[in-house]
Amino acid sequence: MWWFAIPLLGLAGKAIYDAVIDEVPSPRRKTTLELNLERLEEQLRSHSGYRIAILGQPGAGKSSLLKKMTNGKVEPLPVIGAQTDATDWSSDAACNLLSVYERYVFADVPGYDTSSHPLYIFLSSFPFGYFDAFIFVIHGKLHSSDEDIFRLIVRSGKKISIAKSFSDSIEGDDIMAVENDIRMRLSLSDSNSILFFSNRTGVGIESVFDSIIA
Ligand SMILES: Nc1nc2c(ncn2[C@@H]2O[C@H](COP(=O)(O)OP(=O)(O)OP(=O)(O)O)[C@@H](O)[C@H]2O)c(=O)[nH]1
Ligand SMILES: [Mg+2]
Repeated sequence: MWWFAIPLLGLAGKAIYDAVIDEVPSPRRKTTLELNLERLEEQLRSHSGYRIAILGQPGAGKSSLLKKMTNGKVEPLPVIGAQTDATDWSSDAACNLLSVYERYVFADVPGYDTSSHPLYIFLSSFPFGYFDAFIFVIHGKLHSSDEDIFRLIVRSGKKISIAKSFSDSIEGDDIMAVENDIRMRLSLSDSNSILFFSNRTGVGIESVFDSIIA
């Protein structure tokens, strides 16, 4: 009769196994964005050019700025678009990460703090220390995410250009207010200049490029 107990023992064993397995935390699989940020670090290590990251809010005009600054000669050309995440490092683990123009190597970084490009991944995994310079592009109102990213850029100790895009849509009188707001939110000193530019009209583009390579 003892063999009647065998299936019961089997079930009890499985229940214990499942309970133990549930409690052992399995390592989280890295997202495509995290894998791409690791790949970015590797690629930067092996590049000898002057390495510039263009970082900023989603849709701020980062990719347009790169194309304009290089007169459309940077290779490969950046993806530009009005949709969210036009520059996308979150879905293809083999996507292009760096573009080259003359002796400059650019990372046209996707806008941070979107659902596909969460802020915490940039804060924990973006290889700030591997760049020689940063262009920090601002479009709309500054958020705490901008302050967080800017703090890490400053901490890297590298050259920074602060560039305010869409200047074509700012009225002359508003420029001072916009500038004061940026200065206050980013705790800038008077020696930090804010460069206003427009990808639509081309105004200020050359100054942004000159400021970063000077
Ligand atoms: N009027 C105006 N439109 C601009 C300016 N800069 C960019 N745009 C437009 O804004 C949209 C987004 O431009 P992108 O250059 O793709 O912006 P991005 O910062 O690279 O965007 P993400 O990669 O998604 O973060 C496009 O439709 C551009 O044509 C600007 O200075 N003025
Ligand atoms: Mg872009």
